[in-house]
Amino acid sequence: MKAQPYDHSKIEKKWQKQWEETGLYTVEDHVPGKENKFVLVEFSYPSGNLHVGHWYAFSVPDMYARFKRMQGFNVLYPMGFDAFGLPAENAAIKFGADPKQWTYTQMDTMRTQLRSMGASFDWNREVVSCDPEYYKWTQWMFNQFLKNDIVYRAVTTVNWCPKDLTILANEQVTDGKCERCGTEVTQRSQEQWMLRITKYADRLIDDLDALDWPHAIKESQKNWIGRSEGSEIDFAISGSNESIKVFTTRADTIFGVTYVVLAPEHPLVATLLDSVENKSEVEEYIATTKKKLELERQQSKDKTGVALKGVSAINPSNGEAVPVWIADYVLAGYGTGAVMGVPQHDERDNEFATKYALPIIDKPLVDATEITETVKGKLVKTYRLRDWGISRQRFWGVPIPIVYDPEGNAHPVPDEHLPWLLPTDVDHTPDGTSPLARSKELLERTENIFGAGWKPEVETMDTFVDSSWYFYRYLDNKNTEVFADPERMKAWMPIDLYMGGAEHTTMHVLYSRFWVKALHDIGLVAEQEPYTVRRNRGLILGPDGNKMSKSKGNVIDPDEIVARLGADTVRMYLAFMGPYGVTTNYPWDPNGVVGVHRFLERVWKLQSKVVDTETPPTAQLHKSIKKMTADIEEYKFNTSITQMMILLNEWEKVEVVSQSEYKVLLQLLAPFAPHMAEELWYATGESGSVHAASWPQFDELLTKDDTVTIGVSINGKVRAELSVAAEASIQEVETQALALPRVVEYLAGKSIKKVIVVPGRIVNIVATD
Ligand code: ANZ
Repeated sequence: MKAQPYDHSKIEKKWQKQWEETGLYTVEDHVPGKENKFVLVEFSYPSGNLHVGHWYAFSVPDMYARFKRMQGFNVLYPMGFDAFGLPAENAAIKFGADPKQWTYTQMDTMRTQLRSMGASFDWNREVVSCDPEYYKWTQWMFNQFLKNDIVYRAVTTVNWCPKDLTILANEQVTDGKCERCGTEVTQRSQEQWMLRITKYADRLIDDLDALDWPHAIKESQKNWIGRSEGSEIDFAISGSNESIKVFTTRADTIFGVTYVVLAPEHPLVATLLDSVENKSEVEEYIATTKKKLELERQQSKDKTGVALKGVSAINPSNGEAVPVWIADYVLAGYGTGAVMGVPQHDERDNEFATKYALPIIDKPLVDATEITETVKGKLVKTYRLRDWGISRQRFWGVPIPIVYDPEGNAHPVPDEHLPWLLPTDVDHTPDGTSPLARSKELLERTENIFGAGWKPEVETMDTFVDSSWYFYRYLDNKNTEVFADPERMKAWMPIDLYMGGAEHTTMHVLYSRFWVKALHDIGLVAEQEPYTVRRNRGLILGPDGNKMSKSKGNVIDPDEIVARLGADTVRMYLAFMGPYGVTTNYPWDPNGVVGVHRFLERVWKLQSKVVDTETPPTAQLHKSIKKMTADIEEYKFNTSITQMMILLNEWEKVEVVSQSEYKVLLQLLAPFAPHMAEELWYATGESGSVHAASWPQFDELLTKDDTVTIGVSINGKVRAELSVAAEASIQEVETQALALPRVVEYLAGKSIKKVIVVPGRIVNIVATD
């Protein structure tokens, strides 16, 4: 075969077009004899350009999807856009654009870029969360949850981002800052729509046991939910009918209690205020607490507090009266918002007691269960997890499908009016109020349908709602009757593998697990868990080892590298950096990517050695198949590529490579460098795609380690060397030794008396002189 030089620019576009035109990656729900496999990656934000992180997130798992397809599975590997939300809205504001127009333009650009990856996405199944056909179902599910008491409205203390001018869920606040823009978050009281995720706290922890997830991801979720088992115990207030209910995980320390503390916001404080001797001091302290963030209160080493002078509480274990304080290290929203102070055993209490000269007493510990019973307490579980507030005062989101009657009662928008469209006549500039309140059309629509005096809800939903169920819509994205046909869900769910970013461990992955359980409980889906296997990947850092950022000037532009070296090179290089599905971060190495490109050029050149005759089997080829099959199964794409490199080195040393073995190499290469493999495959005269071929099988015998070299001595003198299979029998070794040309030569005219084979070491031949 005469080879043209490798020119990726010629072949990559050509095959992308052809695959699309022939519908090579179109997925049917049922293919006879094939088992379904649903491989999922997180759908993209249409934030603008595709960056290296997207390539890493999508093109490497594509190798796994392709590998499984070649192994005979019917694989679904879909893509879509998480298109509502703050990033898109903020970008639109920055560029003075309309969020919708901006988002749809970005998606077009990104689709072209995503296609340049050569991934095996089935674009027919694309979902776009800001399409009314999609959010109709988000709204429908909201209504179902409302009906089933999973959605409710309540006044809660919320995190408020003064820059983005919207509420944030706890999960969206990192170290007291807005995770989107880094601004210090403040707190305010606000009425909002809530989802009862706390009702699912136990199941969200307990069901983790059955999942094939890394321990670290499970632990993060458990810690986030923060289940704690303890006792609730009442401390009666002296001279009053009231009592203080404390939550403790250490009821065994109850004899060491020297004071009781209430959170400054605890409702009892207001009740007691008139009877305390230092009312103004207490009021002042409450006012200062209001300015502090929960995190600050938890972390501060300098504990502060004020005694409620004149108030004491009775320790129910021994009847002793102890002083009552308020202190901001006790949080209103955790446990009962009240704590029994045991400075001998608890570090925080110790700091507090030391500062305010409260007694620290050493008393024997008692049995926690028993004592809880004796003091008429109750064993309880408490959680750090809060219910999920989903109201957002922003424009670019799913309108909450609620209308209010003239009396102010909330009613769901009936199903026949879904999708309840996002109005378009809105100045979306954020000012802290909901932009939807400025829509004349929305108000008129509401009055026309429901009557005069009716008002629309003007809040939109947190984007994490949109992404909590998107995977179902891939299964049936054009269905107008139901969000997904139950038969189709049965065919594909639960998801076999979900590859994603570590940043989603406690937000998206927890929310969507809750969502699926809630759907399950109201009979809408069969499974209780969406993702059987979850793996998190790490980040691709800049060449300087830092996180890529424009300000550091270390951003790698994948488009530029694709243009210069090709998509196959970029994909393979990313896979080559290290094991996938672990949270290690790898720095981009400009030489490394060129090295991978050279390897592909060498594979290309191998064509010229290919002959149409059979040659003895290459053991290294069979070893490669075996190792690669095992490695890809464990997402070790890097060592799989190494294996191909070893094989290529060997083939570069020999004169010819048989066509049949060469084609096996192309099959092995196909998941990694799909364009090149396809081009070379067709060049061998094949008429169907390499991506529809099977994953190669290996011959176990040929993968064994292999030959040993031993000496052959004749009458005590080593005369020759024999290379023989390590597992050859004594008889085989003897036969092969006697057939060696040098041995035949020495033995000419002599007769053999005896042959002694010492396996793996030597063959001794005793012959007559
Ligand atoms: C007495 C005691 C003695 C406690 C001891 C601990 C150790 P986790 O495990 O995180 O659930 N606590 C209870 N409610 C609180 C609140 N609202 N704000 C701040 N602290 C609160 O912690 C439970 C322990 O944290 C509880 O058990 C209580 O202190 C405190 F040697 O009670 B303990």
